[in-house]
Amino acid sequence: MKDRLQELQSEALGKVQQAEDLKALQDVRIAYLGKKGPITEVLRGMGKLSKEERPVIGQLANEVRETISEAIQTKQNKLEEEALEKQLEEESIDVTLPGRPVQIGGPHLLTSIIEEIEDLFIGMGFEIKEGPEVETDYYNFEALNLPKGHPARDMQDSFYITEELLLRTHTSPVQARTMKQKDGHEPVRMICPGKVYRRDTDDATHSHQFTQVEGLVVDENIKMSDLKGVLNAFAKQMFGSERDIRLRPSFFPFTEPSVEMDISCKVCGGDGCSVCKGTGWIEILGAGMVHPNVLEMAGYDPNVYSGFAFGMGPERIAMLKYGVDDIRHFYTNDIRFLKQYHKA
Ligand code: 2NL
Repeated sequence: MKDRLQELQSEALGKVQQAEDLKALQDVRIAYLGKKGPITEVLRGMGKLSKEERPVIGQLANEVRETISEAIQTKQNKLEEEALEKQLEEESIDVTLPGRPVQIGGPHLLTSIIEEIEDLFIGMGFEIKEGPEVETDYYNFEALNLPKGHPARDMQDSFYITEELLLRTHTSPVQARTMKQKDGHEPVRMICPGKVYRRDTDDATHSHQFTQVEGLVVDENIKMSDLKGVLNAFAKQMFGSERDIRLRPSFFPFTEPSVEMDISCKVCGGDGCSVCKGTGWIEILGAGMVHPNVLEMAGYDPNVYSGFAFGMGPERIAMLKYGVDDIRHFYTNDIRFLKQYHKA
């Protein structure tokens, strides 16, 4: 029986040695130390032994059991360690590899132009105002001296939502709202940038949605020369101090008198070329003295208050400043176009 136990021990230790994974090791444990295993069997057969042999064999059986158990435990630790080592090896990250470059975005050219315009007017004491893009017929047309039936408010040119609501066709309603808020007493010095909408077919010079920046000054004693001084300062800062401006008579329903402002052509310096179509001048905005009807509807007494207003298209300003030849470039989001205007 002693020999049998020793034989079992060396057999089991050999199998432990050979076990290549935890599953094989578990099989060895069950085979030798399990309830139906050979050692349990030996212990069960002890009854047949003599009194002298019993404690000797009993102790030996327990020692064999202990030895096998320890060997299994040692092997198990080793296998687990190896498995962890392997996993760490496979999942390791080389922190010294160079990183992938991150794509850095930047403001859209139109956003940059609008912010530049805003900064110039903030520098002259103007405040920035915004308003709704879905407007009432009243603020978009009526309050701007465009009564129902006026030819310049052609239904075919506007996106109407209901009889009384439409997508604003200019940012002027923001100014009409601001004047109304000031209750006909306080002076106004504001610009309002934003999106506007017209029912045009998109082409190189038209877009059904575009942007506008309008400005308004209302106070006592505001004169045409104030308009000219402010717009001259704007043009020189925006396009360069060497550029000249001129005002030409024009017509808008909300201003009287109305003008259009040109800047001298940079390409030919005024001699005439293809950019300025031979005139030496390029049109950049419309303006005028606020029509007395508009002041009155907003609650200002036109005998006490006067004002000037202007409106410009940031797309046009950007096209002139950077030589962009198609307004659709601003809206088709070709990253190769947009990226050219990201500052380093
Ligand atoms: C243009 C011309 C203009 C105005 C806009 C305005 C607003 C109020 C009162 C009077 Cl509340 N006028 N706005 C005046 C003259 C011209 O825009 O060519 N824009 C692109």
